[in-house]
Amino acid sequence: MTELIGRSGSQVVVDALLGAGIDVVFGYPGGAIMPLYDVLLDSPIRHILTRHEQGAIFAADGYARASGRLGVCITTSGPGATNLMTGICTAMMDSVPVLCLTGQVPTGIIGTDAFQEADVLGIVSAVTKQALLARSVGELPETLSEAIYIATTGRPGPVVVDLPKNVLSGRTTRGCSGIHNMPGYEPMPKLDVAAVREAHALLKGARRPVCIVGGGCKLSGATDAFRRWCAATQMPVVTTLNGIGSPDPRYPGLLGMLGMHGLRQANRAVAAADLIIALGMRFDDRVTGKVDEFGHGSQIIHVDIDAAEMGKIIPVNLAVHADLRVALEAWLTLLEADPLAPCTAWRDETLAAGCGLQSPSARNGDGVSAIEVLDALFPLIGPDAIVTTDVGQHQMWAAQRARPADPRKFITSGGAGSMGYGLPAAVGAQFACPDQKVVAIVGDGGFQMTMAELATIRRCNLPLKIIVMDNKYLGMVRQWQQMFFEGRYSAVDLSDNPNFAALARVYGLAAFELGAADDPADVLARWWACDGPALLHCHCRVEENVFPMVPPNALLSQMVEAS
Ligand SMILES: Cc1ncc(C[n+]2csc(CCOP(=O)(O)OP(=O)(O)O)c2C)c(N)n1
Repeated sequence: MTELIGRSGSQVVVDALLGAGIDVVFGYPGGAIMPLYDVLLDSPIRHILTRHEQGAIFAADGYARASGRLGVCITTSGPGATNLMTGICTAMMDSVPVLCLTGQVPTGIIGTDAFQEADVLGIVSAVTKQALLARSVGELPETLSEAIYIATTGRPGPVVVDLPKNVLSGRTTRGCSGIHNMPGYEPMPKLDVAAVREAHALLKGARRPVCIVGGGCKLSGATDAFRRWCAATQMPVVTTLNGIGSPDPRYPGLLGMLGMHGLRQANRAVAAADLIIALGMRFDDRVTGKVDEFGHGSQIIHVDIDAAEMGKIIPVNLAVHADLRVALEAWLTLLEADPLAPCTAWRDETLAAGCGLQSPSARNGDGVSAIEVLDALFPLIGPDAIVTTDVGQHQMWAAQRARPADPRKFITSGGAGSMGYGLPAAVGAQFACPDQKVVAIVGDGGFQMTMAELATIRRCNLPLKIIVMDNKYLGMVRQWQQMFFEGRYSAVDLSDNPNFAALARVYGLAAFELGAADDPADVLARWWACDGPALLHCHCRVEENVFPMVPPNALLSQMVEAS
């Protein structure tokens, strides 16, 4: 018998994952990736079998967002890989470090329309930070080191490594060197201290400054520096959807989320500001309202790690191309040496507008108000629970109310707005933080896109708490049809939804129902007290709308409030 020399490609993959500190991966096997699954069996890495590849990547994404570490998912070639598309796009839009390992047909038959062949690199390259094909087992160690480095540094993002079957089963004596020779990739820009000084000078001259903080704050590990900066300036602070949790929830200047479904005081403050300080955010159209007129009458400072974001949507007066934590630390030094007169009078003026949170619509017997349920939910779960959401009305109501202790405790698909995200993301978050409470808030539409993951939750006995806000409609689309399409409801009816509590019981979860006749506080308390996984099916009012709302292409100051 000849002795096998070196390590197999599959072993090299496992070595690279272990070297990166990965102890759990999410995936779904198939033909081309079988050599890797064979080696995984003997490795210390825990593999979680989801029930769909989209569940695997959303779980990897939720894991990454909750922990700040790299999330990993594995699929086979062809349909296994293409099922990742929405998840890759979701991670790209919100800058989430996810490594996707996709099986590929052997190198010798690539391009022949072989069984389960798909041009994965061609398909994903527009929505990944990087997509790589390992062409030989010899180059695999370097390819994997590069992939992990790119996914996790600078502005993070998803990286795909396509792994032909013969590369996985071939052998090499080369190990993972961890050496990166990537001229042109400069993940950490050098701080321009003069630019920070200029920012400080602009701030000193401002009378109505407002800060908008985005997802970049948590991504750069700047939460602590940002909170000290808030304390030093006392300025009004608004957040984007992904910026929720970056300000200390007890910070007196916190005005909440801005934008299309932002709070009254947040939108009004930004509309009235004479200086907008945009930190780690990218002026998404859901944030700016009418782009052409955003920030008119104010100066804008933009701090971001990605040079491509500077001036991309909004012309700014001062661009500080920097890692946000580094920039804020430098700014704090300036603030210490040259303190501001804290702008508390202006801050209190912004707060006086009131947050504009909606009250539940009048009880009309057709269900419980989603607003009432969420108003009761957040005080019950407190600031330390991790909340994931799906996409739609429930997401916006949750975003308006959530005041998490930390930005990694509010997890939602922001830029992509991908339905089906909430439940599998909660699975990943629970693996990332096994000792923390995790709550998935989902709509009846989005839940039905990935509800097969109830099986994963049961098998792993994850103590997740799931709340399905069932308004028997694709609620957010119905709201738009009501407001902007003359009430012509097209393809939004879900009135024949199954009983989700019964469904959850079939999967082996504890389940509860909440309807118009029930006391939300009582049912929520019983659901929350369960030790294991538990689902709450809320039969919600069918036509509740989310307010405030800035109509599409309107100014933030033109937001519509509940009538
Ligand atoms: C994958 C995907 N398909 C379609 C949409 C468009 N969309 C946005 S919100 C929404 C309705 C969501 O309905 P539901 O899950 O019931 O939540 P609700 O709005 O009622 O809270 C739809 C269809 C989307 N965001 N994602």
